[in-house]
Amino acid sequence: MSAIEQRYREFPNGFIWGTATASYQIEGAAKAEGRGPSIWDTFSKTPGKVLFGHTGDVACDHFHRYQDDVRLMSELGINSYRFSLAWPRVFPEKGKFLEHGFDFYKRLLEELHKYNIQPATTIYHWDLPQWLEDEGGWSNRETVKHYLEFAEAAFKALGDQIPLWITHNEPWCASMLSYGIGEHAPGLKDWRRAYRAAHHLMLSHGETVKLYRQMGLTGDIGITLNLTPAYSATDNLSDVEAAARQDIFSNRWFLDPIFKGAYPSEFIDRLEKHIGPLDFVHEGDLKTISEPIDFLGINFYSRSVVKNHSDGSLLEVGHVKTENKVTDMGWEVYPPALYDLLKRLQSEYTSLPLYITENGAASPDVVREGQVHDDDRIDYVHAHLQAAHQFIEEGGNLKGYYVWSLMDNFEWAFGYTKRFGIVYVDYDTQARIPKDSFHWYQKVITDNGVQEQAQNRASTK
Ligand code: GBH
Repeated sequence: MSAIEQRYREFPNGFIWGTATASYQIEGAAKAEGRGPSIWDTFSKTPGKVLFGHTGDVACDHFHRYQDDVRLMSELGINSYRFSLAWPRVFPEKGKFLEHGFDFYKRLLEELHKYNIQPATTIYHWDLPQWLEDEGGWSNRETVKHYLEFAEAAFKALGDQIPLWITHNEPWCASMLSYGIGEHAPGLKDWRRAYRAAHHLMLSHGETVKLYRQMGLTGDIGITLNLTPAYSATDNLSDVEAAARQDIFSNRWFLDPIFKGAYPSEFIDRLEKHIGPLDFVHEGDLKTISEPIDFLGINFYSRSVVKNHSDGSLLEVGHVKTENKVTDMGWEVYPPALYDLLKRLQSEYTSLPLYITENGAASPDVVREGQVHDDDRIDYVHAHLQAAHQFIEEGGNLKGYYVWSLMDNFEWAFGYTKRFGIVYVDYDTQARIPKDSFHWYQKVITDNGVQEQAQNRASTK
């Protein structure tokens, strides 16, 4: 490798360094204090849905070990911690409200406060109460009302202590992956229900932003989208068009209504041919969905590379594998896509503050002599921080970065077989072992920056 200029990439003063988690993935305590079942309890207990039949019953037992976990966070030096609220702790069954369902979060907030770690709270990270799924889940418009009740209860109980609220985590996953592809709970393969679910998730987002303002709360509220830039495998027009369709499916179906108040019009005919009329979109809905927010959260993992594939399906795209390295999830490592994405958001959608609310990598970590050497994860985070920094340096409004994840946890359909943590969790003993990446990130935070590294160390093999 020829000489690459070594330089230091320093982040702006006040840049937010954080880590992220989600309730069902770490809390465990599935029956504690009257919690009811969520769709993930049901799904994980349905044979064949989650690898090895793993469930979130115990997970990382964070519900009982949160004090130790917050101590680790403070050792790490983060200034913000992103976590989500478990709806079934508060509304465990139809018609039942448990005010004490927020007590765990009050204890957690108190602990975070001790160490001066700012909470960033996701209202919904996929653990829908099962009783709501029994009534149609997100494909039923009534769920919007119930979500609002939950959000209102959360704002009342915790609102003044939380400066940053995220209405939804990745509505694409909560709709398309859950009701269309069927890989996530409730595991349905019905595209009409998937698009209905997407619409209702977005509607509940907009309604919640309005509610937050009406209640006079003064923090920031926004939404987190998982954005997966779509690249065309070739310059052929049909492939370029396929990439545009993939982009609508993964990204624009959520970005456009929020920032432009409309679904991508060029996709509507095709969609209606497949799923029937979009009569679930009522007058005024798009105005609600586009209710102004304070920031956009971005979860970034990878991109897709596609070509045209005429098979009569809704999207008619085929996915192409590149030569680049992949993580333990099989997702391509391609940091330039993060830079491209941030630039595009800024030029086509918004000048609002952006946060990377998740970014990270799975690797098959093992403990050797009490240590976990996870260089691949370090390389991954390092390369993505460089891409993020490049954006900031060019004037981009990126305010913070949260590593997914603080610790290994229940990786949805993969159970405990995939490890995303910068802290290793021994699921037999619940011991926590900070990985090399933990110590590396600790230094990034103290230095408020990273040393420039050759891009291709992380992005190619
Ligand atoms: C997030 O979702 C979740 O918020 C979090 O709970 C989860 O544990 C974490 O990521 C890790 O999975 O086309 O190569 O990008 C991840 C959303 C959507 C990211 C689908 C990967 C497809 C692979 N994922 N996407 S790729």
